[in-house]
Amino acid sequence: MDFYILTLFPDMVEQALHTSILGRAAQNGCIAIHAVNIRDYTLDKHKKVDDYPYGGGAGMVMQAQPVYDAWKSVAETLGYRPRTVYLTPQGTVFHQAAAKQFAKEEALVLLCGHYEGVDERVLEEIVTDHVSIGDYVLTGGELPAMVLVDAVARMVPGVLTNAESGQAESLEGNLLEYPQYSRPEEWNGKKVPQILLSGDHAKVDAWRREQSILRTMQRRPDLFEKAELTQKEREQYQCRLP
Ligand code: 6GU
Repeated sequence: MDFYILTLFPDMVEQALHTSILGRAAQNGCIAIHAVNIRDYTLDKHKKVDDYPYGGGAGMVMQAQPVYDAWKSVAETLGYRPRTVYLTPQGTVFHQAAAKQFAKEEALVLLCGHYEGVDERVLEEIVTDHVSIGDYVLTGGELPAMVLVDAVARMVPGVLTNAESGQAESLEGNLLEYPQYSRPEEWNGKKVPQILLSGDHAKVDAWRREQSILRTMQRRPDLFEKAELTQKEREQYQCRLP
């Protein structure tokens, strides 16, 4: 899968997304990260990419021309109008379900805004999806773009090893992961739960399932309402909600 990130800070994105698991995936050819520097496409003789907002107000607005020409070069490379995500706090809040949908695309273009925003006319022309990563304010779209690429890329076949994909279903069924322990058996006076040392896989699985459920109830009551539980589990746990 090809990710094209339109940004004023290509180094930031390039560096981060060629690290760790995504770096390996790029080496393997499972994904390719293309950081496109919007500034390379400005026709302004001083390489300017922003200007004052019509109607006044604080800050600067990213101009339509360099953004459009950067996008157009990607569209021409691909030979079609790609799905194009604008990262903005005004977008739909990103979820695992959206990550799964995006992962079906052959290519994805991500537009990172800066300053006070991007000229609305170019957004109307190229953007297919407006996406936010949560209800808080960031200085630019680069971190959100990296969050989205990470979440989408790990759904692409071949990106995760078998061992890594165990964690993949963490939010599957709207339940949180159970707690994990490794050596030593005792640390700081705290022992690993005895059942995990028992070698009884059925008991371990049952304990982990219970921990997932209890943890989701305590930490994410909003998720727990949507959790996929068996009828028996419903009867057992529903009444324990605060
Ligand atoms: Cl996608 N962009 C910016 N600038 N701030 C955000 C965001 C996006 N999502 C949450 N806050």
